[in-house]
Amino acid sequence: MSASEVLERFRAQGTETCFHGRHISPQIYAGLDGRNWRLKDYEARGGYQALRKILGLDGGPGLTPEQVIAEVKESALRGRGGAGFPTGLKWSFMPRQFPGQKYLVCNSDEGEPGTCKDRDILNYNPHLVIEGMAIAAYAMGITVGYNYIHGEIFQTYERFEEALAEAREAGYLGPRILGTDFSFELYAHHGFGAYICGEETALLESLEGKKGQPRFKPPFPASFGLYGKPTTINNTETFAAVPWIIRNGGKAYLECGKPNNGGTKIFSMVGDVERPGNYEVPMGTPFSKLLELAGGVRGGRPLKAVIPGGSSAPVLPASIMMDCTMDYDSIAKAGSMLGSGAVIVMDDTRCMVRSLLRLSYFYMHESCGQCTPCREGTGWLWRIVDRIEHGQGRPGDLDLLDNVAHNIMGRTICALGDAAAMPVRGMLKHFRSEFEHHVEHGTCLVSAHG
Ligand code: L3W
Ligand code: SF4
Repeated sequence: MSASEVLERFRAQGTETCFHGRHISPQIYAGLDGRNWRLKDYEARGGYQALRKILGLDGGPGLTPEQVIAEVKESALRGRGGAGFPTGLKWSFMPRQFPGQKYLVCNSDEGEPGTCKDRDILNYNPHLVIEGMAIAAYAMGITVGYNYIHGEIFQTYERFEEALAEAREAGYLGPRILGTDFSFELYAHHGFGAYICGEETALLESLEGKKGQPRFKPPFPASFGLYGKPTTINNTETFAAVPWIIRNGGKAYLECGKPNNGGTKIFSMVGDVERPGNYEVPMGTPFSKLLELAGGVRGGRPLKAVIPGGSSAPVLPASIMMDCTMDYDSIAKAGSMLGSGAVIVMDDTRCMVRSLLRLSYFYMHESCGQCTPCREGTGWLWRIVDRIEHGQGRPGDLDLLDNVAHNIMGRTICALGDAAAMPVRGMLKHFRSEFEHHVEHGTCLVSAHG
């Protein structure tokens, strides 16, 4: 079934909704209006039925942990935080017979520029994440979990605490859940707004009360995670997909998307669009369709470029982007990455030098400073782009930019170094003439910023 057919099916079922400027649809957002986030509302929408199903409390035989993991594997759900790692495979890494404590962690430290989906899930549907985590804990034999929530969305953290209290009170969390042998306790934790704490090992360090700096990998958290114990970390949106998969089956989820790219995905449409917001569409939806849902380019202006996966992803010119479908494989084939699903749309008034300057400043500011190529290199990138933007570019600056980016990539502890370098290389690859004009003439090719 093609993506547009699935979308049509969702429309026919009347499950697509539109509110608060967000034109959103089926699985995660269905029936939400911003006020019905409480437990009773969630239960009325079929909430916690998936948990009841695996525990055999719905009249059925229940699912073994292995069967739950098998469903998630079949769904082709891939990590929604940025890397797109297969979720079922990650869950299967968790050692079953480990004698000590194992942990489950939800990464809600959403800080990728352009990305604003996880906070919406937590605000509109916090019990969906709690249920998804409880199912994951059951599947991996884990009894303790944490949700690490970005520090700048404190009200979201407070709401999640309220939802946790409701779930505990109703017996969905805590010892002997719903009278079964399964126990799982879940805690919320808020960070302090550092971008780097969204990197999974920096998040674990921060959760342990230390400075949030990434660890070397391997070992991966699956073997050495929180407090050195086996830990599974997934993104908020990843956990939010799990109850639907269990209720409807992995195969049905897979069929919503396309092979190797199962289900739906929330895209944060930001930048120069008429209706910015979060849009949940089937994986494999044409980019042109997504742009149409967001009202098209603001003011009907020509589309110039798109950063398809949050600020860490290389920019793609309109001509390439309009041929892409929104899934991991199509965007990777086009030379970028789907990342966290923030789609930064740029119209023809956008100066690429200025855009890169903003991105470079961000990465320089957020570098944790542990490794030299990132700590020094991000500063070099920013300073070079800054002088180009301000009419003081030197001959050889573009080669120097490329050289510095090249020397950062693959030489750092975590992906932030690559994330700082990739946008530079993408901009130079597709929009070099704009940079050359700045260097040669000291002025901007794009009249709006002249
Ligand atoms: C066990 C192995 N586990 C991989 C696990 C690993 C992790 C996941 C993916 O970066 C990207 C980055 C940002 N045994 C394993 C294994 N794993 N091999 O699988 O790992 P990895 O290293 O591919 O990615 P990562 O380090 O998690 C994430 C990009 O996302 N990004 C960033 C978004 C930022 C946010 C935010 O602000 N919160 O989401 C956006 O595009 O550049 O490439 O769990 O442990 N052999
Ligand atoms: Fe820190 Fe940058 Fe090294 Fe990551 S790449 S550990 S952010 S210095």
